[in-house]
Amino acid sequence: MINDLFLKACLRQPTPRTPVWMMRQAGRYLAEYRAIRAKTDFLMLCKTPELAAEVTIQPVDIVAVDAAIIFSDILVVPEAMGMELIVEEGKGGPRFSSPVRTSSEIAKLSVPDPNDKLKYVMDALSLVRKQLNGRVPLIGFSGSPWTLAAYMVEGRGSKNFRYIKEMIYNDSHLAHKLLEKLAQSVAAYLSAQIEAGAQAVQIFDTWGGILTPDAFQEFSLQYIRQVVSELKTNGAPVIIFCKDCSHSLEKIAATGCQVVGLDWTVDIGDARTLVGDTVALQGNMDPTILYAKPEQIREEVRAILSKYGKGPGHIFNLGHGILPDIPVEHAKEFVQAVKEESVAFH
Ligand code: 1CP
Repeated sequence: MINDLFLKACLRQPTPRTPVWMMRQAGRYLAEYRAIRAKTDFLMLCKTPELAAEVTIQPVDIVAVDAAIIFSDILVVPEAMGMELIVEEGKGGPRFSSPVRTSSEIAKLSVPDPNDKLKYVMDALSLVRKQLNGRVPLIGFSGSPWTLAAYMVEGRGSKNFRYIKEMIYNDSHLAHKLLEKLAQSVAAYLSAQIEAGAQAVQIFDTWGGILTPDAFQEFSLQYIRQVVSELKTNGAPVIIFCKDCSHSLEKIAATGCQVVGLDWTVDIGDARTLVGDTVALQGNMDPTILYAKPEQIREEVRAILSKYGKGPGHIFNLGHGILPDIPVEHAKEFVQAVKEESVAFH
C-alpha cells in the first residue's frame, strides 16, 4: 500500500498529516463523470463494473483524495430484495415503483445473497482494487437499515417521511420486521464487500436525524449495532455516519465501530472530548463552504484542524456529500489545503 494514511487514521494510529476524502466524491461536479453519464444511465453505470471502477478512481486522479469509495448507490440493496428501482433523467431522484407498507409487502422481501444479486458491486470492488494497485485504500458502503427503510416505505426521498413515521408510531412491530430483514441484508452485503476487496466500510444513516433521540435508538441505532456485530470485518474499520444525530454521539461511538462520521452541525473539538478516546472522527466541513473562494476554504479547513487539535484519529471530510455544482478547482483546493495545513498538527 503506497498511501495508507486513511486506514491508519481510522485506527487512530499516528500519521504525518490528516488524510482527506469527500462523501459523494464521484459525481456530477466532475466533468469526467458527466461525460460518462452522458452515455450511460445511472443504474447501468452502477451495474457495469468497468465503468463503475472508472468513476470510482476519477476523484483519486483528479482531486487527489486519500481514499476511494466504490461507485454505487444505497438503493441497490432494496432492489436486490425485490423492489423495482427507477432512476429517470431529471425527474427528481431515484424512486421505487411500489413502496412497501403492508405486512404482506414486507413479507415478500428477500434477504438477498450479495454474491448473487449484488455481484456487480463485488466485481467492481475487485476491479478497483486491482486498478488502484495500492495507491489509496478502497471504501465500501451501505445505507443503514433505517435510512433504507425510509426510502422503501416512502417510495422516494421525502420532506416529512409521513409513511415511515406513521408506521413506527402506529405499527412498530411491522417496522421492526422490516428493519430486522434490512439489518441481515446489510450485514451480509458489507461482509461480502470486505471479502471482495473493500478495506473499510461506511454505513450512511442519512435520515437518522428525522427521529427523536429515543426513536433513533429504537429504529436506527439498534439495527446499526446489529449490523456491526454481525459483520465479518476481517480487520476492516467500520465508519458510521448518522446525519443530524449529534444528540447520540456517545451511543454511536459505542456500537463497536472504529470511526464516527460527523455532520457540520457539531464542533469537532467537542465531539473529540466526548468520544475521541474510543473512536476516530471523520468530518466535518459544511459542504457549502466549497462555494466560497479558495482563501476562505483554506481558512475553514484550518479552523476545523485546530478545533480537532493535535494528534491522530481525524479523517478530514465534508459534513455531507459534495454538491453537484461545486467548481472542481474548489474541491482540489480543499484537499490540498487539508494536506498542507494538517502537517502542523501531527
Ligand atoms: O449521476 C447522477 O445524477 C446520479 C446522482 C447520484 C450519484 C452520483 C445518485 C442518485 N447516487 C450517486 C452515487 C452515490 N450514492 C454514492 C457514490 C460514491 C461516492 O462517490 O460517494 C454514494 C456513497 C451514494 C449514497 C447515497 N445514495 C446516499 C447516502 C449518502 C448521502 O448523500 O446522504 C443516499 C441518501 C442515496 C440516495 C440517492 N441516490 C441518488 C440520489 C439523487 C439520492 C437521494 C434521493 C433523495 O433523497 O431524494
